[in-house]
Amino acid sequence: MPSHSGIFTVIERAARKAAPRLRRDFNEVQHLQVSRKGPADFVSMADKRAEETLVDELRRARPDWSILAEEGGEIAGDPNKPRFIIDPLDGTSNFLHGIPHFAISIAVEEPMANGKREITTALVYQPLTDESFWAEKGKGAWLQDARLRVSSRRDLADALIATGIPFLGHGNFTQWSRIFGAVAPEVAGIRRLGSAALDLAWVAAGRFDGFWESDLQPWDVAAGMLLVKEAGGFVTDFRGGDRTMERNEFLAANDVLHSKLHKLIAGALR
Ligand code: 2AM
Ligand code: CA
Repeated sequence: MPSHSGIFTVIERAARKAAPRLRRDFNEVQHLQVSRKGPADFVSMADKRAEETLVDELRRARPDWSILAEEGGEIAGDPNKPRFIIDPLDGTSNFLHGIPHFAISIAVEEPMANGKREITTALVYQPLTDESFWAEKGKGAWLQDARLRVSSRRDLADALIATGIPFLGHGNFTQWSRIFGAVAPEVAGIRRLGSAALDLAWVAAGRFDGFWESDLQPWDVAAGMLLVKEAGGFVTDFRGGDRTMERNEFLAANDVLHSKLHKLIAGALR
């Protein structure tokens, strides 16, 4: 395993600091399910508390870096310095319903010599399983100290594919249905687990063979995209280009399945 960079140590420490409270709050949610008001307000508090812990820790370590966070939006810092992109609780709906599938996602985005910005460090941390999916640019993707590779399956017929389904007030259901109609009959199965950060981490880990979703936010995907790339996979928009964020389309898989999925999607959207 390569040695961790200083900045990785910072983001992992922040995630591990926020995790115990999230675990306790998750256990609490399971008791609240029976109350009529339901746990929605409680979960939104848990979400905010986790974000506060992360922001405190990250600001303490790097006071002049900006932070883009799901709850609090942009906290301005030195524009020439890197930026943290954080999601304190990806999979909020799962958390709210007592379903044990959610994660903390933290990415570091750095300004490059060419004026562009690039994700260089990524962590998707699953508090309930204590699994730390992490990557640093050029150093590979890892689960704890085990190297990750995207799956080596080549046939759609063997592939298990993750997606996100548009929901109340979000996304383009017509487009999603067209893609689903083209992909589902060709593959071994489709899963909708409700955390885009974990979906991408699991593509990096070879648990899923591919993933597509649209209408995501930067904090949902910033860390997961670097994980997939460092695990040897591809992440593109639905046209196969690199404008994922601008077009808000994400298609991830190993090289062979990526090109097969891309063909199916292109056909469906024609
Ligand atoms: P969140 O849990 O941080 O909100 C999966 O489709 C992605 O969409 C997740 O990463 C999730 O991030 C986001 N999302 C927001 N609201 C959702 C909902 N009601 N159901 C499923 N996903 C939702
Ligand atoms: Ca999210």
